[in-house]
Amino acid sequence: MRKRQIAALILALLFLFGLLAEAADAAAPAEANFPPKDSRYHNYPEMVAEIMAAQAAYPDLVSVFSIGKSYLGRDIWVAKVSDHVTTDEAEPEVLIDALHHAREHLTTEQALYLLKVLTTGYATDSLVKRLVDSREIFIVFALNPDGMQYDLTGSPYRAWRKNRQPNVGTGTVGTDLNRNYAYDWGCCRGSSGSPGSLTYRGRRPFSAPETQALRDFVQSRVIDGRQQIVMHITLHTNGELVLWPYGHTKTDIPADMTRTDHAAFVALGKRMAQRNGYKPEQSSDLYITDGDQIDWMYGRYRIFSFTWELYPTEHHRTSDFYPADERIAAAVANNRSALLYAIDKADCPYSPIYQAKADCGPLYDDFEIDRGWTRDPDGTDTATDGLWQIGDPTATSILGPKQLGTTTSGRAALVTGLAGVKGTDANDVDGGTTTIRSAPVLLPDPVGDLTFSYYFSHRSNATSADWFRVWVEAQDGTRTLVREELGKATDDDARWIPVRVSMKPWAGQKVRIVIGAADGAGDSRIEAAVDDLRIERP
Ligand code: CXA
Ligand code: CA
Ligand code: ZN
Ligand code: CA
Ligand code: CA
Repeated sequence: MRKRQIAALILALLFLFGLLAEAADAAAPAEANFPPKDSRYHNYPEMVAEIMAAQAAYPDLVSVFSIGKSYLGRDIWVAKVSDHVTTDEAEPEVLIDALHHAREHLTTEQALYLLKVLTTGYATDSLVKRLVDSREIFIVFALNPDGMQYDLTGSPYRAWRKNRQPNVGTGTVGTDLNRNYAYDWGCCRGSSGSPGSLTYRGRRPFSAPETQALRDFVQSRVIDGRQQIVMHITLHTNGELVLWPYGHTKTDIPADMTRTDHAAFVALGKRMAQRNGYKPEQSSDLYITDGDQIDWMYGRYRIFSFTWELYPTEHHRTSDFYPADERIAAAVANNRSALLYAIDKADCPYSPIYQAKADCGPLYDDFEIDRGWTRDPDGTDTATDGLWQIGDPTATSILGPKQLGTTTSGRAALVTGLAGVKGTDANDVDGGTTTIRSAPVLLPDPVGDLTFSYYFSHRSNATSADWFRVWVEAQDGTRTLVREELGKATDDDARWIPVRVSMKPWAGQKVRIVIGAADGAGDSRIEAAVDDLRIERP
C-alpha cells in the first residue's frame, strides 16, 4: 500500500469510530433534569457527582461503592463514612437510606446533607468527629434511581412512586419497593397483588433488583454471625413522623418482638422526635403495611430500624411531595441533631431504657434469631434425638413440666428438641451428648459477667451421667467449665434459673460459649434450655 492509501484508510477508520462513539452517546439515557425553579434538587447524575466529589475531597473519611444496579442498570451508590474508611473496623454500624419511592426527592437531599455534615463538620465539630471516628456510617442516596429519573420526565413531575421494572404481561410498570421485602410479605392486606397498584408488592419477595441489592448489602454486614448494623433509618416523605416496627400488625408487642426491644424502640423514637419535632409512633398506627423494609430489618436482623417521613406535615396533595427548592435547606437541617443522635445510639440502643450494662456488652443473645451458633462443633456429639435447636419451644409435661413453652424473652430460646411429644417419644435428649458453640466474641478489658437463664429437667430415672454444662472456650480451644448440673434420681421439673459467672479470666480475649446436654448411661427423660445469654458491660 502507498502512503496515501494508508492515510485514507486511517481517516476512514477514524470516521467510523466517530460514528460509533456518537451512536453510543445517543444510546446512553439522556438524564432528565429538575425544572429550573427546582434546580437546587439533585437529579441522579448531579447526585453521583456530589458523592464522588465528597470522596475526592475527603478520601480518608469517605469511600463510595455500588451495592448493585437498578432494573435499568443505574448504580445504587453507597458512601461509607468513618475514620480509616477503607478498613472494616469493629465499630457499630449505621445505615441511612433514601428514595425507595421515586417522587420523594427530599430524601436524597437529606442523605446528601448528612454526607456534608459528616465531612465538612469533621475538622470543626467535636461531636461529628467523635461519631465519624467511632462508628461506620453507610448512606444509600437513592435506592430507586430509575423511578427518581422517570419522575422528572413529566411536566414537570409524574408523581411516580414505584421502580421501573415492567410487570410482564400486564402492560403496567413498577413494584412498590417498600412492599417487596421478605418479612411477612403480602401477609396482612398492607400491600396490593395488582400490578397496576401504587402499592404492588411484586411477584415474590425481593423480585425487584433494587431491594435485592439492599438485601445483599445488609446480609454482607453479618460477620461472625453478628449483624454489624445496629441502627437504621429509611427516609421517606412526608408527614413529619418517626415510625418504628411493626407495620404489618397493630399489636404493639407481637410474638416476634421482645418487650425490651419495644421499650428501646419507643424510647429511641421519642428522643429522635424531640430533636426534629416529628411525631413518634408505631408504623401501623398510620396504616398497615406488609413487606416493608423496617419490618424486615428488625424481624430478620434485630436492627433498630425506623422510617422517617420528612417535611412537610401535610400529606394529602401531590404537591406535598414537591416542596419548592427554597424549602430544602431548612427541612434537612431540621434533622441534623436527630440524625447525630441516632448515629450516637448505635453504640448502645438500650441506653435510653437504662439497660446499657446488661444489654450493651460484647454479647446479648435473646435467641430470637440465630446469631451464628454451630451445633456439634467438634463432630463428636452422640445424641440421636433432642439436639440443640433455636426457636419457639412446645411445652411438654410428665409428672410436671419438663420442657417449657415459655422463654425469658420473646418467643424463642435455645432448647433440646423444640417440638413436643412426637409419637411415643418426648423429643428429649436421647443416646448421648449434644453441644452447640457460639460465634466468637471479643471481650474488652475490663469485662463484665456472663449471665444467662437455663433449666435442666429430668425424671427420677436420671443419673450423674446425664448433665447440662456451659464452658468458656479460649481462642486456643481450651475449654473451662463454668456451670454444671448433673442428673440425679429425683423428678426435677423445668423452671428458669438465672446464672452469673465472672469473665475476668478472659478479659481482652476472643472467646466462644459452648453449651452441652447429655443423656448418658441408659435412657432418661432429659430436657434443657438457655435464653438471654449475655456478657455484660463491667
Ligand atoms: C410507611 C409505612 C408504614 C406506615 C407509614 C409509612 C412508609 C411509607 C410507605 O407507605 O411505604 N410511607 S410513604 N412514604 O407515604 O409511602
Ligand atoms: Ca466494621
Ligand atoms: Zn415513601
Ligand atoms: Ca428469647
Ligand atoms: Ca432421653
